[in-house]
Amino acid sequence: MIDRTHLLNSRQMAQFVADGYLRFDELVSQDLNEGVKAKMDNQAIPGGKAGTPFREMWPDTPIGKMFRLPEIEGIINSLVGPDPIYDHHAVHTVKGGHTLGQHWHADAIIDTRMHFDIQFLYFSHDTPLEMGGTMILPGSHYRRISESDIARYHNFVGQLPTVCKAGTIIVLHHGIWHCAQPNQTDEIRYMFKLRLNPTVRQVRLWNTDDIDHPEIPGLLSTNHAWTGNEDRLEQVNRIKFWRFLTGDDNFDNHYWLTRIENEPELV
Ligand SMILES: O=C(O)CCC(=O)C(=O)O
Ligand SMILES: [Fe+2]
Repeated sequence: MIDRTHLLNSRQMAQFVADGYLRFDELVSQDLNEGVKAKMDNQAIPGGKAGTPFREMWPDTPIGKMFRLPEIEGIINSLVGPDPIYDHHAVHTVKGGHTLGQHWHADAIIDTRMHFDIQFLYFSHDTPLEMGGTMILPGSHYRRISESDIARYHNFVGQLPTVCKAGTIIVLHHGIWHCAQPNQTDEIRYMFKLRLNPTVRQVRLWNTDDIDHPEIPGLLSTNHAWTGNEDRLEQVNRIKFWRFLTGDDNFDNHYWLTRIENEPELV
């Protein structure tokens, strides 16, 4: 049974709904970071079969210990439930002196369901700007693109390079647009990515004690400048997603859905 103190709260969930990601700086101890990095250096983290219960993955290894930290289990439980499925993982590398950035893309979007997978990005070593942490576009997760549909774009207002200390974790909605960055150092850059699928209906899995917190409407309305006038589409997407996550089909924010659901039958 998960300790409730490690679950996400409703404000964090509202942030996830608006931004499509949550970031946890220096969450993992240096000991574990070094342990995982040594395994990555030796290409010694085995792959699993897609569809495996995640609890069976990597027992008694640094990467397994890392994903079993109570804080990480709290994040997993809050987003995809207590017993998710392992989809795949990848040790993403950018070699030192690799001056090309990756094209903007989203990973394996082949559907438009409301249910969602999560992707962990784990940075086991310090990742300064010149080392090329993963660039992400906050709020892009509702624009379900087909992999590299967006590859022609180079930069977006509000794009966020991951510049972080060792032990930083970012958890993404699977729809987020992202790309690797050039690495101008002499050292290889690692980013460990893990995708998990839910096994339970993703409703109120987090600590909902603050579900009526007054900051939630504001968090759900966060403005991402790159959306321009289409911002209102995103407001609607977020309200629908919040309804899905809370099970409250009457939830609205700033009258957006109330307006379009007004279909009077009285003449
Ligand atoms: O290495 C990175 O920072 C991102 C890699 C990535 O997104 C991918 O290959 O799908
Ligand atoms: Fe990717």
